[in-house]
Amino acid sequence: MKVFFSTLLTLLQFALCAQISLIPYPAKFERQEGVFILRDGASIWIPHDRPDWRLAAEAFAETAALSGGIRLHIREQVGAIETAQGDLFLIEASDLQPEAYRLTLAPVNAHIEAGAASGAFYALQTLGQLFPPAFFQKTSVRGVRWAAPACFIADAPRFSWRGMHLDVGRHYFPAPFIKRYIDLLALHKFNTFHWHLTEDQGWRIEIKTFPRLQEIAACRAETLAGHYNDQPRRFDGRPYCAYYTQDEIRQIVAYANSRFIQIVPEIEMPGHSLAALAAYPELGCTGGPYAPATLWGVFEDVYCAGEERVFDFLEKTLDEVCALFPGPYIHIGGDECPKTRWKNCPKCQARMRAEGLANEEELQSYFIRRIEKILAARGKRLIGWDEILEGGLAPSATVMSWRGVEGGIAAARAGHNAVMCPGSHCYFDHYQGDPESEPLAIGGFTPLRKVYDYEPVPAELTPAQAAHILGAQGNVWTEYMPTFEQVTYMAYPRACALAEVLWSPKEAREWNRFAGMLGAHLSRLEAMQARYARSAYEPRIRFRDGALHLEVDMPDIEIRYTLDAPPPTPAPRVTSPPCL
Ligand code: TNX
Repeated sequence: MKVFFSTLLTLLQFALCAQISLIPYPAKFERQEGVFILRDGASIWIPHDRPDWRLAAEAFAETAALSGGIRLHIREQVGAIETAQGDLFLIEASDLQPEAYRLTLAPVNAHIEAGAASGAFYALQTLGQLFPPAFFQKTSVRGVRWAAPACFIADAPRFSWRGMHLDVGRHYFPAPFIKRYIDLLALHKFNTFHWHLTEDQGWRIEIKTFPRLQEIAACRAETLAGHYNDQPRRFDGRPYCAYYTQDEIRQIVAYANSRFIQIVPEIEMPGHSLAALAAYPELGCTGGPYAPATLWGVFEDVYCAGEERVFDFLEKTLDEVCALFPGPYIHIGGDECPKTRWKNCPKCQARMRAEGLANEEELQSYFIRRIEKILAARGKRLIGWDEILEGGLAPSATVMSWRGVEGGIAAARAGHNAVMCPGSHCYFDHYQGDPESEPLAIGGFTPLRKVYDYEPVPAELTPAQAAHILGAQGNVWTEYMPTFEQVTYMAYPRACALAEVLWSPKEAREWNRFAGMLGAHLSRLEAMQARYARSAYEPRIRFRDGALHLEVDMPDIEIRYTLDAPPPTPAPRVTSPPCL
């Protein structure tokens, strides 16, 4: 009876996974005869002497253990090995790029060849997506047997920078949420988490040399309630204080590493630094007093470029930051730095004369170059928002293009690397549906389909220049996202679309296929308890050419409407044309 029951479950699952849902879609996918079953007690064989391959296997084994209670043994391939049905083999293949893999899933075994451990990790993520969505659920049915369709997959990423950003300055999300954010990135084969750690409204990383950053800069008096444009403005009257301890940061870095994700920490300068100035007023041009901002926006008080103590403060701060984050990049912001204070500051003007700088833009460039040297001395590379181009780019800087694509184009033409995240396509703080039916957001309109159609390589670049476009990134600014649920709602499923832009070959991108696979993928997000938006399934109302249009980007959606009460039901009263 028991056997019959579990076979039935397997068959049921197979029926469910007959509809393949792989996001991002692999470069090559061939369905084959039969089913692979993940057997309790099976082994994952890893190359010996490869600790990072063990990480890839462990992440998969952990998911299998948490969802179906399946125990997988991780074993090293040394000498002749005794294998069993249902075992998984991870094999290093010298013809593959590090993140590339081949997955041969047969009824007997799973073979994964990869260029490096990261490739093996992505192969196992794909395998996870071949199982039913509940494979990703932590409290799933015990004793279940996961079944996946036999297939052959050859896969490799299109871009090397596949990023998602999160602003924790405006709103803070505790360490367990950051880990969940990382889990979601890993599911989508993102490899970069850009962690925006300091802002006007709050400094969120512990810096041991400067305790007032924790006491003062991490704390704002209250927060704007409602939208910035509301009049009169209202505030919630509640202090908002939070930061990550260095121990928490180390744990998160280790966690991201186990998911093959590099963290790029951002310490904003010279602008967006009001919270730091509140803690150490001598770092501003006027000497303060300052207070962490309670309102969103751009503030005129910035680090004083004529003040040596600023560079001393930033060097000591960056010293701790560099020690915490093992990755090659440190993001130094550089965006939205008004020059008002510098123009009226004797020290800044003296600096400009001494250094032969023609204007305040060149002073900003001087500032960034000094920081670049501080980072280089610690073996790190500087990345900044596209304003770092103004007044001359620091010699080895990478540019993050957000005010459109021009910054990325200029950087690539000058032989610099660039990461694309234009506000038009990559700002996941923008609305994704009609504002009347969405939670309050900053503004803008970036629906799912627009993200999916984004092409990171600008057409005007030559192939040699295009090689400088490392990839792209989705930005999640959290002025209007007080909770983690709100963060994932804004990020998903738009990040699913971006993942495919960044991973899948350009020619493999196809909206209808993606949209068709999204349904099962959303169940996967549900299994991971991530809130997401269904806005792409909801009709938008547009008035055009004298007519009211009901539009929806998702294919195969039937729109029903009534012109009077009662509201429409699944059973149509009248068959309606798509527009009035
Ligand atoms: C601009 S993008 C900013 C952020 C805001 C965001 C809101 C960038 C480098 N700076 O400080 O949060 O707009 O969309």
